Amino acid sequence: MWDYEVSKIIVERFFEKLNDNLNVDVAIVGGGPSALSASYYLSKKGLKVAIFEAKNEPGGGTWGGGMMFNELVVENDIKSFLDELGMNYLIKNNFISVDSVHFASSLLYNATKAGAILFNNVIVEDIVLYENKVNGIVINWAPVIRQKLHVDPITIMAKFVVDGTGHPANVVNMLVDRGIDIDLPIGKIREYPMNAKEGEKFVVENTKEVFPGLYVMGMAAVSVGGGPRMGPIFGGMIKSGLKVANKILEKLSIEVK
Ligand code: 48F
Repeated sequence: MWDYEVSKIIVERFFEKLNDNLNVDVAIVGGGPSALSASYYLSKKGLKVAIFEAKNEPGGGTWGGGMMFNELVVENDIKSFLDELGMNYLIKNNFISVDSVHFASSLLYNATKAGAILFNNVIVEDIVLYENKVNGIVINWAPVIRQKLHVDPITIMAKFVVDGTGHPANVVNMLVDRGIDIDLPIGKIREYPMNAKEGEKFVVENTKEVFPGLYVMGMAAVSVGGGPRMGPIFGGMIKSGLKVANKILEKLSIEVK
């Protein structure tokens, strides 16, 4: 009865994974490049990391390169990270050019190989808040949310929650929408027009804990900080992911490099 066995393996294994990830060290919202580099590093350091991605295909804005020309650019100071992940690339003066599909799949492979568990087709629809600290996230199947089905969610408890939802900073917005006091340098969530050089610096500088238990990284950090977008250059996303990982490791007094 192969058909029975195949289904049984999938159902049993999925629920083992879910059960094992109901209480994690780090819950990462969104599966873009900052999320994948943070997850890779945190998992390598032995933390239990779960990533929740709304789409079927994690990887966020990486796959299409610039304007669907499927090549992207990173600064050459992250060459050692690309080497660590075993990526192929071409050095072009101060930049490195990487096939965007190869980039996305390498990040995904390495994050999950290091132990991060990725739940795709899952939307984080809310946060768990106790005593003025974010203690977890509230999840539901993406089709439930998209079709507006009247189905209650479940929760994932986490020591740390990271908003890696990109431009809209969806998790931070869950606090802002409730009028909960949070430090927004320009008073609202908004990104500014393109300036790749400044944006690449800004994203790293603004990667931080914005509310007890809640961190921002990647484009979410840019929108929350009120900085410029940077288009198809991705070194800042990687550095932002690694910075958030280091900040969490520091909080746990785990040695960082
Ligand atoms: O936007 P995204 O790729 O995140 P990022 O790591 O990288 C930004 C760059 O791709 C690019 C850029 C670089 O210069 O400007 O935009 O900041 O990926 C964010 C992911 O989060 C998912 C969304 O589907 C995407 O894959 N996401 C957004 N909201 C939710 C979510 C949510 N509420 N629950 C689950 N996933």
